[in-house]
Formats: sequence, structure tokens, C-alpha cells
Amino acid sequence: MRAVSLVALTREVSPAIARCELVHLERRPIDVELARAQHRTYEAALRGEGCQVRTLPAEAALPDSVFVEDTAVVLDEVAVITRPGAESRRPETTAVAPILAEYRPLVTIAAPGTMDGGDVLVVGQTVYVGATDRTNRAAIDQLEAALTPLGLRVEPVTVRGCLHLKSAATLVAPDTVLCNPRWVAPATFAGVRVLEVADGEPGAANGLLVGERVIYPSSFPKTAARLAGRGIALLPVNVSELQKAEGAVTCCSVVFAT
Ligand code: CIR
Repeated sequence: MRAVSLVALTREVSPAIARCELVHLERRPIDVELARAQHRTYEAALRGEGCQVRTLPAEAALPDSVFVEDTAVVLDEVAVITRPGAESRRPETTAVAPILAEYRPLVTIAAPGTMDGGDVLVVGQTVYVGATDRTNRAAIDQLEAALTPLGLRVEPVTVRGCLHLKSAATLVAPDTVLCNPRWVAPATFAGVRVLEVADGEPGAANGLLVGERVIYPSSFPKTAARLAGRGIALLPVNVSELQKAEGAVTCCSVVFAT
């Protein structure tokens, strides 16, 4: 049997990250050098979990381009190149598509569709898609047309109060979703165990499951303790500067098997 190897696509922090898009946060100064150091530590965590990390160079004209997750969704059969909801972010896909074309046939979201990869959460054969300001119905319909023939079920999800579906819910074990019940209804995730974030930590639902561990922000100690108590192994990372840009841990990579 051929061993599965993992690739993690990342992109260096833009020198212009201070001009990032912001929806739910006040703009605060971002220390670009610290952001870069945190991003390198994050990449080291991915390597530690066995990923081959492929890093695109920083792009001065694209402030949010470190958040590479929003440009693509990689499934076993295809890679979907999105059309990001924020106009400033649309050119980010140009550098990503040729890399992913090395691994998968590409499907492309076309206008008038808009979709951020941060709105797409795959749990088994179900592809949950947040209907948000970034991801519209036209894009969800395109995704459904592409994925239904592959045996995947696309399920639109109502999300309130946060940027993306994956701000509200992520997978922290193959059968476990971590969610903020104020931002997404826990009943959405039928058939899996659902854990909720701790009080006072609304942003704590974003963890990145890689192999058997979850790369997880060090800024949510109460939720981290709750996860550890359920036997979930965490790899804490400090992503304070990326959080000021409304990012977290899933958004800084696209991880897939080869
Ligand atoms: C944005 O508003 O698009 C960026 N400042 C943050 C994107 C974070 N992406 C993600 O969580 N998937």
C-alpha cells in the first residue's frame, strides 16, 4: 500500500498586511516581522506533523495573501479555485492555481459566484458551505454542480456574527466538530460529536487538524483545556499578529494528501 504524504501550501506574510480587509475587528497595528516569525513557527508545526510545506513568495500588492486557504478547496478528486468575495483578494488565486494543478484537476468558481475557502468545511462526504458576505448562492450552486457527480453532498450553512464558516466551526478529530453555537447552529453537524468553545472565547472554534494533532492558537486556554480533556492533542501556536488581520490557523494553509 502506498503511504499517504501531505502537502501544505502556504504563502509568506505580505509586507502590506496592515492594509488587510477587516470586517468584525477594529484595525490595530500589526508587527510584520513578528507576523512573519509566527508564520514560520506555524509552518514548522506543519512540517512537524509530516507535511511537505510549499511556500509561495510574499506579494506586496496583496495584503491578505498569507490567508491562502481562501483561494482554494482541495478534495480527493479535484481542487476548486475560488473567486474570493473581497475584490482586493481576487488576484490571489493566480499564483495558487498552477501549484494545485500539479496535484488535481481544477474546477474554477466563475462570476457572479464568490467564495472564500474559509467558508468550506469538509466532514466525510459532506461539504458544508457557509452562506456569508464572502460566499454567495451562485458559487454554492457551482460547487454543488461540480461535486455532486463525485459523490459529495454540498450543504449550505447559515453563519452569523463572524467572517467565515470556519471561524465558527472546524474539525478537531475525524468525528468531532468544535463550534461556537452563537455563530453556527450545532445541529448543523448531524452524525458527528460536537464540542462548543468555552465562554469568553468566541474566536476559539478555528483549529487545524493535521494527522492526529490540532494546530491551535495559544490565545484560547479555556477551550484548549476542554479539548485536551476530551483526548484531543493540541499543538499550540502564537498567531497574535495574524489574528489582528482577522485570520487564525486554518486560513494560513491548504493541506491535502498526495
Ligand atoms: C479577510 O478579511 O479576508 C482577511 N483579513 C482574513 C481572512 C481570514 N481567512 C480565513 O479565516 N479563512
